[in-house]
Amino acid sequence: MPQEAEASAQTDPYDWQERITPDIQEQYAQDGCVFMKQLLHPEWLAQIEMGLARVMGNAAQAKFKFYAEQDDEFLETVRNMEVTPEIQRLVYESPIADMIGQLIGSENIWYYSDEFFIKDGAGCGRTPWHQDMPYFPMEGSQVASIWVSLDPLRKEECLEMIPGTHRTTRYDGFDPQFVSEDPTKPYYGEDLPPLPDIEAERDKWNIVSWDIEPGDVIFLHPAVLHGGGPTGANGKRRAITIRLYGDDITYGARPASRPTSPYTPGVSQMLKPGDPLRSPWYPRLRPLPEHRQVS
Ligand SMILES: O=C(O)CCC(=O)C(=O)O
Repeated sequence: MPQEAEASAQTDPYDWQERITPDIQEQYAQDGCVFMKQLLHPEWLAQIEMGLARVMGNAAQAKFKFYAEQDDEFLETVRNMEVTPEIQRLVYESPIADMIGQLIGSENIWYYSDEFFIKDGAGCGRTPWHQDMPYFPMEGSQVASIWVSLDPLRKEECLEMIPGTHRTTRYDGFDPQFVSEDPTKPYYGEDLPPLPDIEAERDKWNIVSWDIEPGDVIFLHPAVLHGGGPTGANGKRRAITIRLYGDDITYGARPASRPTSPYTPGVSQMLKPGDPLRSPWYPRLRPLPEHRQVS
């Protein structure tokens, strides 16, 4: 996959308007993933650090333990924007919503979710391979996650992706309660095929990932097959994903047997398939609502 051309010495590296070019937009449409060096200013990384500190101080949404009580345990916690002012400021005030708007070609941008993956210690396990879309009650193409690591990572520890898989098969999700026994055990077990065991057959798949420095970002389409590397000897991999969407995203029903991720009670009662995805769960970020504007 082509990498972004090196920014010239004169270019402001954080000038996302210049750097999210039509080529990058096309790469995103084709591959569903784009790596960009040094796009997020250190001040926004500090904002994420502040949010994470509050999350770890327990003023946070529930934390899910992957591989609970085992050596490879790590934490995941979702939708902390609702309880963490620092994450709220990041989502509304940083250029992330504008970057994603330019990437997906939508002037209107809504928040879907934010999620921390906190691997704080050597030997934390893999985030299993999956697509996000089967868990999300949505359909459409104007959607992207920005994935940011607060720690430098080798490519083996980074987010891993299989480009183009947002345009091919849609698989069932994995079942978080059973990942240590079987990372392909279906979440719904209804209409979608189960995930293939990608980790067991890595050489059969076109897996991409990169060495990462804080400030580098990955834009990811939630329907791309992806998984998260384990921690190595340095033992720190604190990453956040922020998922936003644009105009063409509609409500897509998911089986009622299991909650969507995150759980958004009421959405399936208020919307029918094909309706624009509008709900108090998904606040509008752009244009910036009046109540968030500084006068
Ligand atoms: O960082 C990770 O380990 C997993 C990230 C992920 O699954 C996501 O961003 O959707």
